[in-house]
Amino acid sequence: MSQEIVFISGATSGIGKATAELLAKNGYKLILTGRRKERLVELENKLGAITEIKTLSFDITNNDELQKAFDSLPAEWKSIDILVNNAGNAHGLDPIQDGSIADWDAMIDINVKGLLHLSKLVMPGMVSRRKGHIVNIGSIAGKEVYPNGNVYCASKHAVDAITQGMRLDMNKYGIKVTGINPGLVETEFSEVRFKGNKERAESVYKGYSPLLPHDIAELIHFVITRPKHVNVADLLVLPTDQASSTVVNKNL
Ligand code: 8X3
Repeated sequence: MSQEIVFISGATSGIGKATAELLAKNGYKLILTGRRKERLVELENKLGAITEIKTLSFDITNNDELQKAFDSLPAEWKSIDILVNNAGNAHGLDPIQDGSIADWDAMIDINVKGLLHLSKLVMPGMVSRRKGHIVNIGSIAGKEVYPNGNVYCASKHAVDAITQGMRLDMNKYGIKVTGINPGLVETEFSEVRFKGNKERAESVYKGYSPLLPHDIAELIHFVITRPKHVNVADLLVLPTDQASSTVVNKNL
């Protein structure tokens, strides 16, 4: 059983929540964060029975809120061993000429700037302790660009570049940096992308077996349990039925 402290952003649903559940079972102490306070309380009540949990509710696009939330952690909880940069979303799927500026801003603010701002709070402690592991949840959209994916793909390409940059910067401190890039995972992702249109969201995952959040949680657990000398640098993880962003073997 590990006693390490893991900070998971976007822990209230999908991959973040599944990761919180799996790591709680394995004894990790967890800092779980998200915007939705009620969901965090629910999660704390559930997982608090099996491990130590701290929850922080903030909007990752609001730097002051983020800083205040981080500052509110007791000193012993600030020694974060593992940071899982999971918070991220897609908003819209339109050609650029029809795209919404608010959607673009949201994706760049959450997926890119949010990840950077949070990392900047957590990394100095890791650097001073010469110990840590940062796991960035990217996407197949950070490896390929697909029709109408433009800005979302750009944001995930930025995550991929930041992951590589972090690995270079952290190299001399013995801090591991891993990128995990999933393809189609059945979560609230598509519902958010399609602004609550459940039917359109569900159609993304119909006719084949998509990945489930637990599949990615297992990989996160795998990468953080490798021996000290092993860093899994980069993973692209797809459903068996998915060959690329645009090639999915569907039986409809
Ligand atoms: C989520 C995967 O293919 O919908 O990042 O962009 S995809």
